[in-house]
Amino acid sequence: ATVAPGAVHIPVWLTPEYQKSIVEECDRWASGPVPARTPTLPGGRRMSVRQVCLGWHWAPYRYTRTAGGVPVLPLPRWLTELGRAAVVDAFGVGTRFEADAALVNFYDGGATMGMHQDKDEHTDAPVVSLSLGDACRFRFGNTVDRGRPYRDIELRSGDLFVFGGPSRLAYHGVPKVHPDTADPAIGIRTGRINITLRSTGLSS
Ligand code: MD5
Ligand code: FE
Repeated sequence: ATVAPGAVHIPVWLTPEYQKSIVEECDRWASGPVPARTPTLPGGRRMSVRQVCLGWHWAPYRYTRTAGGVPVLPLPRWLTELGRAAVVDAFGVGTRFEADAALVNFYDGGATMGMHQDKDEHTDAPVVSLSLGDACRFRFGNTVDRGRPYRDIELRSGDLFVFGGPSRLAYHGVPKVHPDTADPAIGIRTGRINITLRSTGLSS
């Protein structure tokens, strides 16, 4: 369903089997050479999500190839291809998308994400979002500020959301994760994982 111009939500896009294998990969990435961390923002505040990056490291608020001198894991080709399939399903055949970075956010415990814009990418390519595990309340706002008007949308495991065009710079956040709402078949104990695929516009 098109939620706003350029914002397309496709529920249950990933099969449970595929979700399970992706969750397992996320757990492996989280304990890779650059382990998942709760990023500290320039003001000193700590994000509540744990995050691990592939392809490029998001060092708030810019992308780097390394973290503390350690190269981040490469973005696997299958994820770039999954991103292509996502934008084709959202916007139609012929839509091009070359993701070179993925941010994997782990929402454990009471983790939330405040309202923000994603504007550290130097392209106007869309952002592809995949949800795994517990359901959440996703807040999709306007392009002017963090406040109203916004819409609250339920995102569940396996959902695809693509943000492009005029929705690319909308404020958005995750005010609430609904504990223990995941299908145990996908292998998440509790918590939510979100993968965003991005095109940074950078070349190392
Ligand atoms: C999440 N993650 O559910 C969200 C999904 C992040 C983040 O916000 O920055 O890691 S991505 C939602 C998104 C991306 C780009 C544009 C818009 C939403 N939008 O216009 O609403 O953990
Ligand atoms: Fe975001």
